[in-house]
Amino acid sequence: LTEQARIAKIQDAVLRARMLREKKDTTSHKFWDTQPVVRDIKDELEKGVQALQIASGKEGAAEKTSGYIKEQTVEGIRKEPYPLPAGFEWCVLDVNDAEQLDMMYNLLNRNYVEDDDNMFRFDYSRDFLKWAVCPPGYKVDLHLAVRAQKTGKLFGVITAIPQAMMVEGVKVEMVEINFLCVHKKLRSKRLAPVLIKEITRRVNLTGVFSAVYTAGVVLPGSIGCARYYHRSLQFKKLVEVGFTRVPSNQTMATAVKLNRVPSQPVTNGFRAMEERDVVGAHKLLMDYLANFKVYPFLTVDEFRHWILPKNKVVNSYVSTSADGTVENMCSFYHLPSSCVKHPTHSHIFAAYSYYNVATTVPLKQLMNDCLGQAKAEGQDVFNALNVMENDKFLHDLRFGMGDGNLNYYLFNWKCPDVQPEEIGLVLL
Ligand code: MYA
Repeated sequence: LTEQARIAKIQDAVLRARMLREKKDTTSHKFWDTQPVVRDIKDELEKGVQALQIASGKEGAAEKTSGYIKEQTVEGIRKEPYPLPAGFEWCVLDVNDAEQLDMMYNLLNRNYVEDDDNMFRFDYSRDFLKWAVCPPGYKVDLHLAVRAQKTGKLFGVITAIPQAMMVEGVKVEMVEINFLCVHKKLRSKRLAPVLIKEITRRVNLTGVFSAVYTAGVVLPGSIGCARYYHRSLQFKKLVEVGFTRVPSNQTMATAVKLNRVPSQPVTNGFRAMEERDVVGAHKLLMDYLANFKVYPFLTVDEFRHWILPKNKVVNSYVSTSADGTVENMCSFYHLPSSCVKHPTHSHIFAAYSYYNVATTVPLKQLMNDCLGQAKAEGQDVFNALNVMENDKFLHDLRFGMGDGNLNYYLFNWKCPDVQPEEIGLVLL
């Protein structure tokens, strides 16, 4: 480090530590305070001390910003499942069995994530769930659930799937955690920590000690925070269900007009991605993701699983040069929400921006074509996070800022805070 860089680092670390102290974040987390995740003030102070050591040239003071928070071995992992309250037992969900898939679908459909006003609830389709939890190398043992011993009824679920991650240039074997859900009747009884501890134990037994996940709630361990933006495709319906409003300076008719999208793509040769594009599109995406601090290390098989179109689950498009080289790609996944209280509209159909790379056309143009496709696919709204380079098109393509944040978390892996535009990861 140059002298100047050293000084800058110290100033930065000290400033961050002071800011956090002044915020007086004294929230205590009975469960999370026991887990290997970065804990704000203490870790910031530690970083400050490290920076000071580096600056003063102290021996062995190489800054350690990556690595496990807690070193573990498979041998040291508890062999027995964690105990559950009386009357409940662990089970796993084989989502390739229609009945078990139904059980998972029904638990989530009735009890999963809702907006703050409880108007909408995620309604992941059965096909989507199968796709989301069965990538190459998945393990049924990590599709974990809690059921009533007598009736077999599901009361909780959590899933882990394998995914190597690149974190600040270091490849780390991890799992992605998703679909943590506790039945509404069993809320606030500390079942979630048991589900988390048991999935951790099972993952650890496979020799993996770190995880990545996102959540709307703020918890210890956050490495970054992104925001959702929404682009109306069926403006009138979105107003009817209370998802959006007619801006005070517009009429319904002008708002509908302003939210039009191209019925035909503008990008030359824009078409649905096919198997023949997979190797080229994989390379295009991985070269692009290397620009970010946190992103998934996808193999060709994983890329094929996640990106090739699947009806009503994921859509992806490419354009190629004359020799078939993939030059541009864009994609979205389908995640409808149930309209919990609406008398006539049962769902909002939402497309979520996934992975997009533009090399020969502006990203804005590619995404405008993508909006057109989403509308043609029957979507009412197109959602995107302000991650990667999405900021380049959000404003001009008339996305409005949502009211929810999405926090990114790492479990048992050190990582300095990242800005949304440094994040190259979209979780489902
Ligand atoms: S995010 C989606 C989460 N699901 C929902 O929001 C669906 C609707 N809500 C529910 O089903 C329940 O409210 C849940 C909590 C299940 C969320 N992530 O049992 P409790 C902490 C982590 O009394 P309940 C997703 O799926 C809370 O701070 N922790 O509470 C990613 C408190 O701890 P502490 C959460 O409301 C999930 C404790 O739980 C979350 O009945 C990543 C209270 O437990 C949350 N979203 O149930 C999971 N919400 O006292 C972590 C609350 O300390 C994975 N809590 O503050 C970690 C890595 C594991 C693998 C590691 C391998 C190496």
